[in-house]
Amino acid sequence: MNGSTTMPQNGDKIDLQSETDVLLIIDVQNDFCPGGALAVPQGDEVVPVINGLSTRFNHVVLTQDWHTPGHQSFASSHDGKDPFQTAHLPYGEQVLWPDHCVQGTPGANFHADLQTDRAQMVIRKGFRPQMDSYSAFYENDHMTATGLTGYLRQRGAKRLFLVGLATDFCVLYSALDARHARFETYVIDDACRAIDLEGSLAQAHAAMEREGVHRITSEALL
Ligand code: VGL
Ligand code: ZN
Repeated sequence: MNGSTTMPQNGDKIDLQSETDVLLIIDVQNDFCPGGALAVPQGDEVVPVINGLSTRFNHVVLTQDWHTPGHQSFASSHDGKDPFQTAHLPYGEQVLWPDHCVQGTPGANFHADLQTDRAQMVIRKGFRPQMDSYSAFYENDHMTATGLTGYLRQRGAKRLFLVGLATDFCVLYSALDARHARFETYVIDDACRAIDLEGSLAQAHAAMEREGVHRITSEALL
C-alpha cells in the first residue's frame, strides 16, 4: 500500500465497536501450516497474532476449507496435471492444488493452538466436488453464495476485519466480496501469510487497494 490518503496510516489506532465489528478468521488449518499438504510459508506465525486479536472482538467468525476427496481443485483429479498448474473448469480458470483440507482429516482441522472457543459461526467452503471456493462469501463461480452475507447483515455487522491464510487467495477473495457487499473491510497484514505464486501477493495488494480494502497491522487494534 502506498500513497492513498483515504487509507488509515500505520500507527493510527482504531476504536473497536463491540456490536458491529466482526473478526473473520480465514482457513487457519493444519494443511496451510508448515508440514501441511499446502503449507503457506510461516503460516503458523499468524496463530498467536490472531489469538491476541480475537479476545478484543465480541463477534468472531471462522472459515474452514472443507473439500471432498477427489475434489476438482486437486491436481490429482486431472490426468497429466501437476500442482500449481491451472485447468479450465466450467466456471473459469482454476489453479490446481495438492490434495488438502479433505473433510474429516487432520489436515482440515484448525491449527491446534488457534483459540476457537469464542467463534460464533464456522463457514465451511469448497465442499461441492466440482467447484472451489476461495471466498467466504461466494464459491469460485462468483454466484453460489455461502450465506455469510445474510448472516452478517442480520447480525448488524458493519466492519469486517480479516486475518488468516492465504493472503493472496482466500483472504483476498473474501475481502473483495466483503467490499462488494458494502462492508467496510480491513485486512490485518501481520495476521496473514501468502502463498505468493508468480506475483500473486503483489497482485492481491493491488486488487485490495483498487477495491478500497484497508490494510492495517494488528497494532492498530491492540
Ligand atoms: C486456499 C488454495 C486452495 C486458501 C484454499 O485458504 O487460501 N488456497 N484452497
Ligand atoms: Zn482449498
